Amino acid sequence: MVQPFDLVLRNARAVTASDTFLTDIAIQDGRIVQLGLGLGVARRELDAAGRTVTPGGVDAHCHLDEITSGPVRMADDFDSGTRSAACGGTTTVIPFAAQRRGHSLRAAVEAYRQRAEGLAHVDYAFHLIVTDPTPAVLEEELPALIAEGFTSFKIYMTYDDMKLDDGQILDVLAVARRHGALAMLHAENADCIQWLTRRLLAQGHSAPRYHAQARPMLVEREATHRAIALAELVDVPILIVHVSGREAVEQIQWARTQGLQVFAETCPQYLFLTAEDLGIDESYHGARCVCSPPPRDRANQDVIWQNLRNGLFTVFSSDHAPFRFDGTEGKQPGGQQVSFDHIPNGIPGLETRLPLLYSEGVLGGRISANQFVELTSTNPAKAYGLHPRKGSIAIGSDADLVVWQEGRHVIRNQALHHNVDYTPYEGMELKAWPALTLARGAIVWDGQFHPQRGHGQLLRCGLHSLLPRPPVP
Ligand code: DUC
Ligand code: ZN
Ligand code: ZN
Repeated sequence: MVQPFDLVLRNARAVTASDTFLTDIAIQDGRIVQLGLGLGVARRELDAAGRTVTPGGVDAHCHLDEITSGPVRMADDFDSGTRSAACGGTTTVIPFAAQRRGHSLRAAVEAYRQRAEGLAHVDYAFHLIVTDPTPAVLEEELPALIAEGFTSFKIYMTYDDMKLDDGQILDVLAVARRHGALAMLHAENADCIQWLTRRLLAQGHSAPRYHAQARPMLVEREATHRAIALAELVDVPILIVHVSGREAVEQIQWARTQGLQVFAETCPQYLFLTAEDLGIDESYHGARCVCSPPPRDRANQDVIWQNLRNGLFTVFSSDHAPFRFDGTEGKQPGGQQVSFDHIPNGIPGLETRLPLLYSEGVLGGRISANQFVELTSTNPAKAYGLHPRKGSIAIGSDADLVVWQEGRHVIRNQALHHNVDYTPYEGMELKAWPALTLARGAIVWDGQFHPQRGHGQLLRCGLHSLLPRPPVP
């Protein structure tokens, strides 16, 4: 007798990065096992007729339960963060295991592994953050960790406790080259920011809105160019994260015309927020939208849209960095309204990333549904060595799927599932929201959240597959 499948989604309009096709999707043991119309019976059947179905989102840049200093704490751990991800259609998250100066990278991985253990509702992997590239880190720890599936690392060019100087960056890039890992660069010029910050504060300008003035496009443009030059010197691909506007985009375009392998990521805040969201007066309200690089203006938003459409950007991530506005642990550390340079950097966005881009990008006629899938799922999976297990609707891939419901949906923080007390997008009217999310075949969202704590597995990443590899001789 033929065994029924665990689950079949019937008559889906499946969208991948390359194709759109009508199909049933049969799922067994958390994987897609058959595609085609008229598939056999299942223990559970769901009708997706008339609905678009995309691969679950891969959010390749988010911060969960990162260790912070002083009274400040991230609002989301691996439980609430992955809950929020699932309810917004994201089925894989890649947060960071951040090295602390004076400590080993291995210790960071172990600490974050423990922080995530048994909590996640969807699958997760880790990028490393290298803050102290000692000989032991460069020669022993990084190579060993890459071999164990931690194949990407972030390098900060700003923040006193994180930044590397150019020589250190070259050292880390050389390791990436040798082992095929992917380096992600946070490109802002630290000295310029510090100089501008001192001047602004000396003039009594301490409100949140001055955050944007302390980090103008110039500081991002310069660091983007420098990152590209350093990567050129080492001859290694890099990915520039959270690109905010025209001047940084131009540097990346230039690099591409030189034949350099420079990839780029952008985020919802550079499409939907502007510097005005940090405030137009001295009020503290705008601390909610303080993130780095800061949101720019409408003209820069247009540039980001154009370059999502024309393929300059490879990845669209949330850069979810969750801090509560009220209380003592978030945007008001110790309950104080602090000067802009002491406001914790980051905004929430795990749950809203996909709906924002699907609604305003796909249904708004700016990008195709295939491009949406490529940017939010397939390319991040390829960039971080998770493809084809993640990022596609294909036989053998994990059954990570989103069924879309088109129709008016107003974003309300009270309906979101993160642990942050606001969303920057409160009241925004969207044209769609996920009706259903499957994470390795488990229903985690169908208008209600269905907890699967511990279902999420730690993924070991392979090497990125964004570029063709030379044939094996
Ligand atoms: N950079 C990030 O990538 N995330 C949050 C804050 C920051 O500066
Ligand atoms: Zn960053
Ligand atoms: Zn980030």
